[in-house]
Amino acid sequence: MRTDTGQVFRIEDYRPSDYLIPKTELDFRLGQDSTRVVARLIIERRAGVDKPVQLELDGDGLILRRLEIDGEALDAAGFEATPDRLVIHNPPVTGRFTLLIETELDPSRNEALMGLYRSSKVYCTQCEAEGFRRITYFLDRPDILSVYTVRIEAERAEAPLLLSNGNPIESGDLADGWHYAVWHDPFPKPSYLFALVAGDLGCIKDRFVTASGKPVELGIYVERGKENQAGYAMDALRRSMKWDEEVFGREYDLDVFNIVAVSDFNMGAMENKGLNIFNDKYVLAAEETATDADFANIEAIIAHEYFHNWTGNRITCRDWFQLCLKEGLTVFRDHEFSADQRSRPVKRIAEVRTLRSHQFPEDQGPLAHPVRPRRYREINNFYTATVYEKGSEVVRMIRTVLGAEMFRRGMDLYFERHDGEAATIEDFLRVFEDVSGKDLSQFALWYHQAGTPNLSVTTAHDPVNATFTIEIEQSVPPTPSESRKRLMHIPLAFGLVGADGKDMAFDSVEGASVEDGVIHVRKRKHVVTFSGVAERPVLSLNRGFSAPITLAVEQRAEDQMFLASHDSDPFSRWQAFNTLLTDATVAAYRNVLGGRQPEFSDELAKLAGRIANDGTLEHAFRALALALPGEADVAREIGKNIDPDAIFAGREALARKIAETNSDVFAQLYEDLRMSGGFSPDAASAGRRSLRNTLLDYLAILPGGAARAAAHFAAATNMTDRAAALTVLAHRHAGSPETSAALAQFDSRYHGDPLVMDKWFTIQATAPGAATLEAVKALTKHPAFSIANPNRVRSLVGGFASANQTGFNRADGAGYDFFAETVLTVEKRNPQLAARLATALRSWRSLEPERQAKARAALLSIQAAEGLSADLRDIVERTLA
Ligand code: B3K
Ligand code: ZN
Repeated sequence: MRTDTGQVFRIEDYRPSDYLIPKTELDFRLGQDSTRVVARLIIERRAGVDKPVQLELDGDGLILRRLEIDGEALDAAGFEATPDRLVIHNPPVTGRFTLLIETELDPSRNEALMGLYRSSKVYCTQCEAEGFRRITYFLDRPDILSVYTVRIEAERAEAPLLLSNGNPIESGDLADGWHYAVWHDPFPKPSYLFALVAGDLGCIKDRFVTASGKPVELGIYVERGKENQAGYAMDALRRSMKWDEEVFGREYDLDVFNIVAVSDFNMGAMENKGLNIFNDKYVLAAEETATDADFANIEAIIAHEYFHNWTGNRITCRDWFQLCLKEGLTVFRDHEFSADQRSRPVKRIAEVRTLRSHQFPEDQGPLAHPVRPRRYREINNFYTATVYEKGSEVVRMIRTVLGAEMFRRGMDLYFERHDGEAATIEDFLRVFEDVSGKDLSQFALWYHQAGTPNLSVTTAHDPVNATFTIEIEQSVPPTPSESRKRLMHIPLAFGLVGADGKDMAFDSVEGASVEDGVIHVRKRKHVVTFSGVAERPVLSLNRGFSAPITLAVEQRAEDQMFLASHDSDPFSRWQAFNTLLTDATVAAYRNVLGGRQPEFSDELAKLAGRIANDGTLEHAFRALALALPGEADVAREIGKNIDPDAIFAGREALARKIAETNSDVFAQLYEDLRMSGGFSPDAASAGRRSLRNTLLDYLAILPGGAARAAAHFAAATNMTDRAAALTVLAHRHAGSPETSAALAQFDSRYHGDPLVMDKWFTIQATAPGAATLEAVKALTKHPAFSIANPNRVRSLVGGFASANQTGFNRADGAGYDFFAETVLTVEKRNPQLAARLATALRSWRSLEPERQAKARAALLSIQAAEGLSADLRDIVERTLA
């Protein structure tokens, strides 16, 4: 593990390298404890670098065994090698030369899961961001594009399968039961996209013919015996390939496309050229073991990694500050794909919920950073919701500002102009300026300025002059190291909703540019006046969540009720109801804190019943509408001095009110939604299950709730229903005989399937209340748990810390203490995973003072640990700053 060097990387320090590596040949001789890697690098000085200059290559924990230039060993005075760096003092001055580097690795002892490691007897690699330097010394930066040829040798019995990037060109037998394969990737690529997989895996194969008639062999490799769980991923891959041709005009370019599922992986998946490596959680799916959410995630992540082939691989990033260039854009593409495959409004609501629950706390807390950061200490800590999700929202806004057609023209120009290059955000914005003639300089602040802009809005209707006036004021709150903010360009989709629920027409508008139903806010204050508006409209603002902002509209509750029932924009309809629920929960919280009984309007509770029963709405939409805002969402709305127990109590009171008001309606609907026939993971069936399971959650509050949930559990024929029932039991009826029985039954049925046991861990870890901590501690001793496996750690410890407000934030601070200890244990093996976990404490300053002090003490105890990794120190120190 590398300890922190304290080095800060700054965007303004970027400069091109002095040397280039046009060709890279790698020979691997794979051994579990000793793997030899011979790298033959063709190196040349960059044109324009005219002075002799030393060659400095990156390494990380490497052992050098051999070093030659053009076939001659270097003498000791000619170079300096440490585990983390190789310097060649006087490289040849003219033309190209070949540098041969032999290193020795120990894949079995690589628990950081970066570089080359073994997972369940499979050799695999992870190189993004800086893992390639754990394999060989290299110019390990994304602007060094090289053509790779990779030869892999292994014992055939141990690793019959040998994969790398590109196309297979040769394979054969060697002496003593060994064999080899050679792969060549004709597309120059950065080192972070290098990949190798070797082992004994099962496989499903398929074939895709591209729009221009090129056949592509598709392979998905999984643990033997699990081949029958890979079909959905294959189907999603084929649909992704087709969609990218139809919607973005992008075809696949190699002869093969392979996906490998491994069980130890630091994140979701990795887009290595022609050889995507996946966390098996995002490949394996069957109705018996995967929920509808799992199916949807698999579809989205398969698409995401595939789409990277153009947005990330063919056009990559000049440096890591540009990470959003590939990630934000590719998330946007996968969102659009899922919207087209499923329900667009439902997908949009789900995206916004994720953005608010993951990105808003980041933007509003100590870890806030711009979509394109200007500095970092550890790049792995910048694979954030801001770079990914907000990055995607910024691309979506470009489309809103330009219109769909112009946006597509800009994308076409981007592919044409930058194919084969390592590009920047400036390059990306320029193509849209060039095709549209629009000036995007103010808009560019979305990339450069951190923080969630806020708009406060008031409205006035003048019936005499038939005008409707909207006053909009923008502000961007300060974020760490950016105290003064500039004004942003905020595209606000809107509608003036008339009494009949239809959008009203208006004659003219003054005060801001309004185009195609979008108000463009650019100044601090806009007074926008619509004329020709005789009746008072209800304002529907930020439709489709056209801008990632917070919005405070002075609006009467009856206007929100009206929008929740009549807005023609489904997102805004959902939003209006969600705002009502949030406001009601906040009011209940204040009552609980003041020692009063929470009170709710009957109207609101009845509206929940009407939405549940509204046959004109999709099932999935109704389920999303009925899902109460999460405790963390409510906490964000309140802002400071948070008492998580009081939020929980207020939220529970609202759930009870809705359940009691609608008990008959919900019970009837719950019966009506019962499904028969075979299972299908399609969006409509999933939506139906989702609504029924949401209703179960409400009904479980009422008398007989535990028995009903137990019956649901017993009758379940798929994992969605089974996991939903188990959640209701464990969260609403903890300690009941029904719950204990269901938990035990689930354990005995699935103890051999680690991915399913992850659900069992998370369900228990997220059960509200102070008692959960002891349960979590006990579960760390369960035979299915392993502190070395990222999925297990995230399910149990991550679930507890990031999704259990009352358990984690126990008033006595014991939740934080357990957490700090566990983070440090995880860090000894896997610093990246530990750093990611530690972000669960990022909102500690919004807590009430006593919890704040305890959370701070836990953070300080992590900070004080000896030999802290760069990854964890970076997160902890920024969180404390
Ligand atoms: N690009 C990878 C993420 C790599 C994370 C490195 N710490 C997966 C993705 O976004 O597609
Ligand atoms: Zn990505």
